[in-house]
Amino acid sequence: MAIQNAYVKSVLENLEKCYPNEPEYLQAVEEFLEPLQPVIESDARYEKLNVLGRMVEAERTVVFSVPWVNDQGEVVMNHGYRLQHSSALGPYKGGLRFHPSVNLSVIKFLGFEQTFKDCLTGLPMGGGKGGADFDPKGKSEAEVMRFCQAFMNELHRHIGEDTDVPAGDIGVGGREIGYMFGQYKKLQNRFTGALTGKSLACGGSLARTEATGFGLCYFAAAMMKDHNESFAGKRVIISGSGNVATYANQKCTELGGKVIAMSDSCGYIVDENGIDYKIIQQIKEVKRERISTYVNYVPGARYVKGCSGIWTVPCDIAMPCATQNEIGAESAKALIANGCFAVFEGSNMPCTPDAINAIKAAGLLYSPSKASNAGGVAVSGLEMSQNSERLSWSFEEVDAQLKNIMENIYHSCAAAAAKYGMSGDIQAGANIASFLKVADAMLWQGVS
Ligand code: NDP
Ligand code: 2IT
Repeated sequence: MAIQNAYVKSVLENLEKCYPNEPEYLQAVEEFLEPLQPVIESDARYEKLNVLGRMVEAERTVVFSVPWVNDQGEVVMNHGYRLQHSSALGPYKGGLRFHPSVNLSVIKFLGFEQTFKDCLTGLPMGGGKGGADFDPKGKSEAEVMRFCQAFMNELHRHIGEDTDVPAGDIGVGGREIGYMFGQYKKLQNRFTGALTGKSLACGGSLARTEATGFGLCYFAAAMMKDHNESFAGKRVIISGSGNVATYANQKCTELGGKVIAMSDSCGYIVDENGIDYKIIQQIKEVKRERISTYVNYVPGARYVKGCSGIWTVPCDIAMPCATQNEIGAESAKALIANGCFAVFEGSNMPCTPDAINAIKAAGLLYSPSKASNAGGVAVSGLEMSQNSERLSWSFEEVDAQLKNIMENIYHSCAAAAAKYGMSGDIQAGANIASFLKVADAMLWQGVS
């Protein structure tokens, strides 16, 4: 569907003119705007008060230098970012990514997506994102700690439990959150929930580690149920082998699926007997090794160099859980040709626009990341609630709330799509449902 509406078109063209070198950001905005056209036309206030023009830009962007000293005594300079996209529905909320590919465009696309994802959870959170072009791979424990502290030396001014609450993303897990939390506490002299994904002893929530992967599978199960399908007996590919991928494997396997392939940025493994998530956890979380070493644990498995080939392995269900634009048109074609019937997005914006078009045109079930990977931030929101009441809930209680939230997200996206004549299009439904809620809050709060 091309953008026809003159107002919607002008918002996108203006961004293209202002930010010609930010392809990921423009991609995310265009994908969001396309299905909104009938909604924009249904209420004149959206155009009159330029709601879209305001909504696509971040409220505040902080770009800062992060100088730190490596183990050789050299002074290294990295670039840090915190983008506070929208506070319409609550404090800015969203992860921090440490990866060499981080730049302003990547942070802007992630922050933009986060606002609408956080809205879909139904919890009172705005959207934000941050990170740095730091590569934790190959760094010593002491280097990672010094970098996290250097990063927090600036970030601490901009965050707080009622202002902006960062969490993890690629390259930022429990270890990094711990070092940043320690530095935040020291600089602010306050023990407070200004970060989520904390350790249990320091106000973290049970089930936060598992939340994104589990939530993805709860969402997928709800969507499949609506189409008389399930994970039972299905061959599943999960790309990546980090936080999201590992726990997506665990839940998918519990629900009867067989995860036959997983990857990292160097290559992929195939194990026809089903990949044991505990081995992945051991390799990636504990030993911080490459996924290629899986064949040392399971000699019957095979390793193939290069990560994009994973989508040529025949499967029923594909769950990309590594990074943006990891499924292009060619990979989508291979999935479709091999009989895959569903693509559920775990990573943020993993499918290119061409891939999405091909997947939808071929009639596969398709869920966009802002809906199906919202489980992580949902449990982050529950961690904030627990911190506010200074209590901790049981694993079972958090997990039950997560499942309920993911099922609600599916049903509200499906209902919004149906209301605007796009039944079954969960991508359109996710954009419409989240736009309406954020837009209503903006209208109610006035232009300020
Ligand atoms: P991790 O750092 O734990 O794992 C990332 C995984 O993806 C690793 O296996 C990594 O391989 C692989 N990967 C990273 N970059 C690339 C690349 N350019 N090409 C191929 N593979 C790559 O991150 P998460 O699991 O936390 O995040 C994965 C995705 O899920 C991201 O898109 C993130 O934004 C999204 N997400 C994360 C949430 C969370 O709670 N953590 C919540 C919602 C979404 P290698 O080890 O070789 O680098
Ligand atoms: O992309 C995401 O939703 C995350 N990285 C999790 C954000 C959070 O605040 O838990």
